[in-house]
Amino acid sequence: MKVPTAILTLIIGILITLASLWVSQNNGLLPIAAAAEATEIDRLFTAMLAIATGLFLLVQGALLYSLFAFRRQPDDATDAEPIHGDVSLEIVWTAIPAMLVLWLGIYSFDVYQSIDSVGTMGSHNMAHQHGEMEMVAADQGSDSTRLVVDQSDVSPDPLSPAVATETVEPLQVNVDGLQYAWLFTYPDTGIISGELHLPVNRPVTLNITARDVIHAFWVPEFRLKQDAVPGQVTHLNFQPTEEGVYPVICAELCGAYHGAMKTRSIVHSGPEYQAWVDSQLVANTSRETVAQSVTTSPLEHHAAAMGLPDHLHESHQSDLAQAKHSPSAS
Ligand SMILES: [Cu+2]
Repeated sequence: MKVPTAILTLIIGILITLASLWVSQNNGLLPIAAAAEATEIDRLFTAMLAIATGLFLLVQGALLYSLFAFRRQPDDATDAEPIHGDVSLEIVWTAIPAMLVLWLGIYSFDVYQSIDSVGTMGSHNMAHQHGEMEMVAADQGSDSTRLVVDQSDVSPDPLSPAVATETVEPLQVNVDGLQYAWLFTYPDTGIISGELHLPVNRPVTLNITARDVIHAFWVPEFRLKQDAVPGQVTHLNFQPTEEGVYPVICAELCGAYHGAMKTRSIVHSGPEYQAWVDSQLVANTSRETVAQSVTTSPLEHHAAAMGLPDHLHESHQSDLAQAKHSPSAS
């Protein structure tokens, strides 16, 4: 029985399409999506993977088919037919990829823009950032670039107070990259931490910079990556949506121990986050008052000095112990 070519082509096309869609949905390549922005990124990634799988199957399939269908017969010693190309075929296989690339470019830019705007709700936030950046700039005295960059970020908006009242103020965290660690400073409370603690479902603005060379702040579960550049402040606006512990990775080769420049991002429930903030604040004050006492180990000393209720005390200790002993997730 001979199947007509048109029908055969149609069937192959449908099969390739189904296979591509299946691969794009069931690839298991991405870790869990822990931020609101991740869904947009994942949609883009899924589309790209579907297209890539389809093209791969088409090209490799045609190659494999040709290997067998046009194989030299054992008794055939003649030359192949002289073929000088096919103009319409070349137009088709140039136009289709060109349109795909153009569409992907526009789609990517669209996703990029929507992500950049999520979390930066209202200009009150920007004014807030502005104040903070000035503080940072003042801190670093000689660093005039920082101030210049900062001002270009801020557009004065007379309507800002009205906008601000309707939105949740994003949590501000200043992120410092240095060889080979991350430092997180919470300007509202003065907390400094080696790990990024965040409350779930609250917008966050990270103000990122570096002290020595260029680094890049990356949390795969948030699907977000941003350069950390000395003398300049870059931002990431996002909203964590899943509680959990996620790796923070430096994604810019920054020196001999670049591979070890890792820490954790911990997304807490609201009360848990507040407990962490409180424990840090208590730890800060007690560190000043009992700094001279050296009879206990730093860890016991630290926990005892906090004088927290038992359950908090325990959870804090286990948190510390975990941070100490568990190999960092990667
Ligand atoms: Cu680095």
